[in-house]
Amino acid sequence: MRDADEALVAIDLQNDFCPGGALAVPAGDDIVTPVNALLAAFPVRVLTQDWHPATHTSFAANHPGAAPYGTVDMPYGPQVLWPSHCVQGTMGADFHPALNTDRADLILRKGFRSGIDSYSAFFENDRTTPTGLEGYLRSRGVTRLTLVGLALDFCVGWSAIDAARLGFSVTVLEDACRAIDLNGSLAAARVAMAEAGVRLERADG
Ligand code: VGL
Ligand code: ZN
Repeated sequence: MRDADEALVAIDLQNDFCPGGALAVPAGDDIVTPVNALLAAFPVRVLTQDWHPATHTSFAANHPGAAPYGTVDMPYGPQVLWPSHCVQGTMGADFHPALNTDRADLILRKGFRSGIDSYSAFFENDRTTPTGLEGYLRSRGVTRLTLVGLALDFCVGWSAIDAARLGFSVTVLEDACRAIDLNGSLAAARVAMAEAGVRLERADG
């Protein structure tokens, strides 16, 4: 068992990010087994769930004439347009059926406001609106975070960088993540995480 101040945060292990889903991350389902093993080893365990209304501004379908994977300028900055995914209450938004959700202490939903996306589990994409996760972790005495999940170059990476910025000690277990890799996003995320002081390690040693 890890020490009492260590939390596992498993990001967005949902059907739409797994093969067959609306925004499938290649081999996204491969990490369910290692993440289940990690859930058993940490004293504090958080799952996040991407949770969008059908009207969400990150969906290409809500921008007439726009195609998925393009970019639009939002009041809070550039936003990638995605296929509609993780719509509240749909099967695509459910966790992967083999994920051991019973072990979670907290399930944190994000991206639920139609006008703003939230890649990070800590702040929405305006980089200032908090999700509440920082307060939860601090009030449980957590100082060290281990992050895993989907996708390494979006929601895991942004969460890791925000956590480091907030002063947590942050490790990302790369082999318990999978990436989208859109236009060099994976290489960029690795650089940004390293610059933020995030440790990139492997669960399998
Ligand atoms: C994610 C794109 C859009 C993720 C969520 O979980 O990495 N990526 N929404
Ligand atoms: Zn999303």
